[in-house]
Amino acid sequence: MLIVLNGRHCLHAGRQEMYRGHMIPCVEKPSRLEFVEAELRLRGGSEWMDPDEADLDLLGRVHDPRYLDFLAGAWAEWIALDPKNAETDILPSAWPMPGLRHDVVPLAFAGRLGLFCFDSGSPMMSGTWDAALAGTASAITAARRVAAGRTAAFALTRPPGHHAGRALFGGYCFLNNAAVAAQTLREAGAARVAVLDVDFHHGNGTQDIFYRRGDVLTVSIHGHPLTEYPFYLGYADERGEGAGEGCNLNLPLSPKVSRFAEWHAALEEGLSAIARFGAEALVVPLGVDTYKGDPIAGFGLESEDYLKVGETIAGARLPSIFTFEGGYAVEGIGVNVANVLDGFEAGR
Ligand code: SP5
Ligand code: ZN
Repeated sequence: MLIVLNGRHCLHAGRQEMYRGHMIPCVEKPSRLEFVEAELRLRGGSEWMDPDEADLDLLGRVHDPRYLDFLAGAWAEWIALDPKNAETDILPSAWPMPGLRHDVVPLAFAGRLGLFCFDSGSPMMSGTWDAALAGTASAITAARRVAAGRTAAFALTRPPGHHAGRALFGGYCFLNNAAVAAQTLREAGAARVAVLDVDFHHGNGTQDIFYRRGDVLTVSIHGHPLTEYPFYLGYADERGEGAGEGCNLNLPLSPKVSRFAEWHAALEEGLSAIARFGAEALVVPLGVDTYKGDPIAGFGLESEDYLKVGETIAGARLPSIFTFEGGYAVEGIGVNVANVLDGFEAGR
């Protein structure tokens, strides 16, 4: 497997996130990636590379340029409000919910922050933009290598990306690496691209970005939003709009009753839709928070199950890019991710 490693990921290391009215240490931390890197290096057989330069033009075709400007300048604005802010991460405290105006961009930093962010668990700090931007460069590099003939590549990066929408951050995600990979494949000549999101949580950001497009099919298997984060998107009746009608497939499952057999049946259903769509390439936002030991999620998957997951995905026989998303049980995260990639290679 070709692995594009974002060596700048550790510039993003949030201190605290809001949980049940108080601040707790961030669940999404640099060691997550380091455990995955260590396991992949231990197993050997992978080819490692650094990302090429970031591509801001391509990024502007995935995200709203005003949103990108906001993210790029957020830390400087935060410090300008009060130099003591350097000791604290950025988190929003007001949001334009229905009943309030969403069509004005406030001058106040706090006003713009709430406009572009949907939760209180995704702190931004001095290195967030640089880390996230290098993450998109990793996704682009991986996608370009695959477009040039590689079977598959893994963008090993954080912060994760699949919750980040066209002009929205949250769920520990700022820039949508999987969407950027899909856009790169399209621009490299693939007529139709599919995204198969296997993270425990619904890929709301990727759905948002491609919802009105007919050239990218988005599929997500996830904990049912009636009971699981992100709650406000990910239902089965969301099928796409306009040119994108029929090009979004949500497969929500109840984590209380669903175990690997049901989860794997949903995976097969998603792959059937991808085959019917006629995708020429595949992007897999790979989160392993489906693991039984995950502290914030879980579908009860065992480490061995991830070999089967990779093998089943390989059955699509499509050039594939994996992006690293969630998974918070650091003691299992390396083995679980490496098992998906090994299962994929065994299945090709
Ligand atoms: C990429 C990804 O998997 N994002 C998930 C974001 C989930 N955010 C809400 C988590 C709430 C749980 N907070 C920690 C509980 C510690 N006991
Ligand atoms: Zn997740």
